[in-house]
Amino acid sequence: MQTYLDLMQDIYTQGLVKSDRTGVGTRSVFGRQIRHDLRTGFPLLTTKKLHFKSIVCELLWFLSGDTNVKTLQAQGVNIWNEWATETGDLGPIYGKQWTAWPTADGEHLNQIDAVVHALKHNPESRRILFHGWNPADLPDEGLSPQENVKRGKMALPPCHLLYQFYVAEGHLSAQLYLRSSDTFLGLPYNIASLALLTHMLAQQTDLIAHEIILTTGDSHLYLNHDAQVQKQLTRTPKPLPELKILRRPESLYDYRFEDFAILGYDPHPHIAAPIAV
Ligand code: THF
Repeated sequence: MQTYLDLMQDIYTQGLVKSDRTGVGTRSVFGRQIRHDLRTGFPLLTTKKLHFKSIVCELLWFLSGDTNVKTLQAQGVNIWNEWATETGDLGPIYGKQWTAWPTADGEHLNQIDAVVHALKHNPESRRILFHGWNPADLPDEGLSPQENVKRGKMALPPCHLLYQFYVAEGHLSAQLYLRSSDTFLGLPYNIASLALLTHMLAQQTDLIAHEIILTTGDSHLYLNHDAQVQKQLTRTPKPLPELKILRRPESLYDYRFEDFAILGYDPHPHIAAPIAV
């Protein structure tokens, strides 16, 4: 994806150096957008190899409402380990807010069910969205992720917050707002994950997956990713792979990792980088 490399180049050359919560330091710009037409291929980065299984399993874990990292670890997915307690708990993060947002009277709202229902019955609506930013459950910035979880709060506030869906002429598009975008490590996951979710929703609602748009707030490159960024910027994107969904599950909650095949993925080698905690 040339647009991803262009964004990386933009931040690397134009970004202002900014300190951040993790103490690592970043180069940062504010307010950028990546658009991709899913009909031209599945947006799995080709300028470094990505672990597709981590992306799929993380999304299915969100949709299942699970917020315990042990489920991911059992599948060989280790991207959430750093923030969990000894028991694997991450507090009321994504999965909880998406599928069981708590209401004042002790009920729970499944925002994902509402999105599927609207796509099927009211597709021209301008309100087809779900939100992860629940102020009541946000962590206290002065405490560690684990201390927050023990107090019933999120380990981390959500980075990808607001997912909105749009239907026109039988085509489904999705736009995601990220308040904070770790452009080297996190953003490639967010792009592929949004694409996957859009394909799954399109399959479940008999629509054609069209465009994804990611709008990023604080769009940064960590200073300890410099060597990796320079290496990636020398690489030329290759043709995108294709996603095949091998069966049509009963509902959005019934997909398994084995239902997805990525065809023709021939990326440049993986580039390892440390995650800022
Ligand atoms: N914190 C930071 N600093 N960046 C993020 O992108 C981020 N996330 C989630 C929560 N906190 C974050 C976690 N998402 C990797 C990728 C995504 C993550 C966490 C870690 C990562 O290290 N990826 C490696 C490979 C790891 C593997 O496959 O096991 C890579 O090279 O891509 C943004 O939501």
